[in-house]
Amino acid sequence: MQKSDLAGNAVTFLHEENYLDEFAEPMVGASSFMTTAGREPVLLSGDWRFALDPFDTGFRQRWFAIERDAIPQPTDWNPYDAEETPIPSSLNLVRPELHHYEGGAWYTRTIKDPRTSHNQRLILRFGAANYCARVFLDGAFVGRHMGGSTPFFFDISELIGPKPAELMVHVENERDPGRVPCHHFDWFNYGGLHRDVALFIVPHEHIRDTFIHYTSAGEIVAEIHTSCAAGQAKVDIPALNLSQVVVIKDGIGTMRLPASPVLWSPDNPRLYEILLTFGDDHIRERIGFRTIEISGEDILLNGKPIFLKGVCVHEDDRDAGRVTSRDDIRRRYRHARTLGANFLRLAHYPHHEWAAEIADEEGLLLWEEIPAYWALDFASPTTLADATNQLSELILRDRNRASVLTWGLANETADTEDRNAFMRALADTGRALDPTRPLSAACLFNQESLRIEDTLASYVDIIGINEYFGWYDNDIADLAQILSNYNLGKPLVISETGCDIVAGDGGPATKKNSEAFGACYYHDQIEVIDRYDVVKGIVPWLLYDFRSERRQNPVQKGWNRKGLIAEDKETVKQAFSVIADFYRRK
Ligand code: GCB
Repeated sequence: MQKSDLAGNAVTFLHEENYLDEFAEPMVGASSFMTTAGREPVLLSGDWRFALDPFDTGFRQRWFAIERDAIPQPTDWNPYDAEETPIPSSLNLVRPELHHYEGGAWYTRTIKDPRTSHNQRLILRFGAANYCARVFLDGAFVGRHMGGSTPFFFDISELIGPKPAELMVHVENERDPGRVPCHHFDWFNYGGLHRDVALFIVPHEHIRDTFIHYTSAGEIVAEIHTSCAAGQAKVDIPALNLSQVVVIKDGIGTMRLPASPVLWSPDNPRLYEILLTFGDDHIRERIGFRTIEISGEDILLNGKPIFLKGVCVHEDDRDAGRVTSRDDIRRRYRHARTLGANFLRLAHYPHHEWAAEIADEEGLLLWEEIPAYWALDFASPTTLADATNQLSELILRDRNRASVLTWGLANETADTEDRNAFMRALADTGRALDPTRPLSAACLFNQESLRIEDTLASYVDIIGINEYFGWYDNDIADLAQILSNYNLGKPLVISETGCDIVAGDGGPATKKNSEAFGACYYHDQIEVIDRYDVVKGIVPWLLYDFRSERRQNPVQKGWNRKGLIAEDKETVKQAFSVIADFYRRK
């Protein structure tokens, strides 16, 4: 046993409490982002060795440093002879006894360097890990990442040799008031490595990132960021017969070309293949060209006002938790289209990047957001840094997606000075990384004056309100009052409305939770909302029932049942057709 610095009669791994200090830095974040568009991943999916670690024994005893040929005896964990778990997975659904687990776990596997040339770099990418991940390679600490829903990257080019290396990842999903979201939220806190882990081989000098969009002046703009300061990139858009050399200076180059592509829209989601070359590096993007603008109270898509017929959705699955698949996303969109929707709010954290890629293909518009939800510690610089990083990682990941109409900054946060300073900073980050898209937030309204007086409304371009008149709040006449009082001069969207409905409950409309109650609820909502032209969109809460640990009444039993479809993602509730009728008319 290792002798502690504390005293001769103390033992390091039992008595010292600063064992995490050495695993705080480096913290990786948006600055290590690398585009994976058109790059071939070497997927590290499949079975990884696994150990639960609720007491942080792995840090105290340095499990990550155990070498295959020198397994200490006795040992509390042997990473080479351990049970296995599939990756990606939601830890809480892998075994029934882990259902409510919140804490740390170790994931380990052997990796080999797949590079074939000395001129290549090796980038390790995590699609997402909830919430804090610490990565070790062959016993050495590589870095840490915070935030459960966005990708992060490590350049391990110099850290791996010719021999197979042990990759160990500690992931913990503790709820904490300083995190984003904080310790209190209305969805399930699934832990683990819930998206793909992959290696990417790139040339030493490569494209780090691109930002490609179309302007209302009829230009295609491509901003290219490279890993080295200077060089020449090339942009080809074969279907438009366009080819252009872009000079890179100080790691960035910008192309602006007049062009008349077929514009992307929900009716015609036309995508163009774009090939970008930088030395030996080649990437491929599929881009929809379109413009989004705000004009007074209108949202303009390609210069024309659009009404957002929406529906909210969580990334949640009865069997897979936060793990999703292309098929799951396509099913989501099929249901949204059957509803007549042209818009989805991806609540309340960044969903898988496939969601925006497939929405691009299928012609659906999206509200993407970060989990700046309810009572964050707005006074904390660490919390702001975390939220800023999550927003940055989301925007860098998805800003080339035509489907993304707006970045959502926050959901139902209280109007305090600290909150306002926090949101101003977030809005600045959003606008700096993407000046082309409106920002939005689900703001609060004043329950007495029945006006939207939330200061946050002045920082964003699209104002959302979540309202549950007829459910949490009784008097639907108040909704009419809020809408008739509205005078903020920006687009207003009902960013949530809904009620808990138990699929198959055949009770009368007077019985809460019955299917008939749900149908009536939406009839009443639509009757009011449809009278007010200021409303530029409605986003019912939500497509599917989803797991939520804070919902424990006899009807909910751990589920939020405001879905228009039950948690089996098949059983359609009556309320669905009420909204579908409205969307058909609208
Ligand atoms: C809200 C929240 C959402 C909840 C929903 C509800 O206002 O934004 O996250 O799940 O209400 O069901 O109460």
